[in-house]
Amino acid sequence: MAVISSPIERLAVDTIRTLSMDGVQAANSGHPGTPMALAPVALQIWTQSMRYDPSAPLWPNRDRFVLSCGHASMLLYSVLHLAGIKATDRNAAVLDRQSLALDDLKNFRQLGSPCAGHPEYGEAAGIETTTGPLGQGVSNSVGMAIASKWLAANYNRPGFTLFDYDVYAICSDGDVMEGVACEAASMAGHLKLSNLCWVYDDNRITIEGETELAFSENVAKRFEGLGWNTIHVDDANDLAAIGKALDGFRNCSDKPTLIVLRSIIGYGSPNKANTHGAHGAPLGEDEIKLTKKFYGWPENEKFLVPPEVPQHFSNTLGVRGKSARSAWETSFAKYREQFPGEAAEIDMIVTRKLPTDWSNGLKPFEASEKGMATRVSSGKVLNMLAPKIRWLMGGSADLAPSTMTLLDNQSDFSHANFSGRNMHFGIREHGMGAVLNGMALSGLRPYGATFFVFTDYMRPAMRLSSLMHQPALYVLTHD
Ligand SMILES: Cc1ncc(C[n+]2csc(CCOP(=O)(O)OP(=O)(O)O)c2C)c(N)n1
Ligand SMILES: [Mg+2]
Repeated sequence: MAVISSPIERLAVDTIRTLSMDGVQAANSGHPGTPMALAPVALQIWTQSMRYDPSAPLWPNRDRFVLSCGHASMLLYSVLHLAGIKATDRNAAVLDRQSLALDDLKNFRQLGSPCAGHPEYGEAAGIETTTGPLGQGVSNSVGMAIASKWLAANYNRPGFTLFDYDVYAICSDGDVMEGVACEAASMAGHLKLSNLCWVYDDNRITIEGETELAFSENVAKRFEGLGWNTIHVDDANDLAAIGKALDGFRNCSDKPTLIVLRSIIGYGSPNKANTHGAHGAPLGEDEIKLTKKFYGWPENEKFLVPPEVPQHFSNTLGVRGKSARSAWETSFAKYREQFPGEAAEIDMIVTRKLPTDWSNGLKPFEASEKGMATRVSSGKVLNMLAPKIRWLMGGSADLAPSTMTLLDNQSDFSHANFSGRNMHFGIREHGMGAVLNGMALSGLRPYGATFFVFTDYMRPAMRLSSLMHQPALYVLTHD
């Protein structure tokens, strides 16, 4: 394993690792091994790549970060704490979001704690979506990347790049085994979403043991077939190689990127590293001491945060993010003078409001003996709303002629035309549901449709939608 040569980066990585170990140990439940292995890539993404202002976590053009393997949540909670992400008044007005304090990390997995055990949207500033069921988070990230492209195509103007954000997601073996992720990845490849980067934690371990028990495909080749740019990093501790891989993502302009990162679960634990024993149980007090010794960390300290580490986040992420956001605010103020109508729409998208006249013109349908088919009335309503709510968009899983979900006089959303509002999800109901959730979390008002009987294929995404208070609109019709 390559050594992390910069002392401050080493300190930051080990802080994330030890916070994660201590949090899981205090709760006597959770997953320490993956945060320990992935601390370097999380650090690299946050401190070197992300455009994100910790003092404004709802800044519309922030890069998004999704931890799809939600079981590794201590990784996210530790980073959000060290990055000093602050819930602003405006955030609080939208949702009851919190800034994560060290005490919250100490209360990992306790009743009422924002550090619930799997990231839950709305529980803490910086959590972009709820991740627990494997495969959903990465699929949400495709919807977020679609939203970025759509917002750019509709609202950017010459001299005003209001939207060009990237979406990063970290996923595990379970994420890439789940079918929903493959459906979403297939859409992302087809749409050439170059603003999307998944880091696949190729640790070859799942709960039951080594992945060879059940999984032998070549993941990178599969993704190449799906139209992705694939990059390999052979050592999860090699920050420079991770940095180069992230550069490879940013330099690729016509495909989404999959970084296949070879890691050792529970890295540093003398007796549990590289075993499924590091997956779902605390390391144990003795093993924690041995592991801290391996890291060169004070063995008896718990929840130790050297002040240099939050300072490092502030010097890197904070400085870069603040300057990007203030430049954006200045640009948006000028944009507002030149394009007041568009600026007002962006305001509504960001605050999830609707135009005051959104329901004007909606007419009740006359009662009749035979009655109008609900899919027909649904289609009429969508088309009555569409001119008022310009960010209402969606489509069907290849059933639009039957589900009546086409918007009149609107173009197709495609790689050649990211401004379109009629989407074609293909016959991928589950992927459609999860992608819609990602779009809804990005402020759009998306809808997706299929026959009622096929909604079973997308039910997990529908359940998560209601949990996140951001329901995407599902149009269901009878066969
Ligand atoms: C849809 C779904 N099924 C099952 C689980 C339970 N579960 C949590 S983690 C996990 C697999 C762990 O393996 P991997 O995804 O490789 O993560 P790692 O242990 O390597 O971090 C499973 C089956 C889940 N979270 N979601
Ligand atoms: Mg694994």
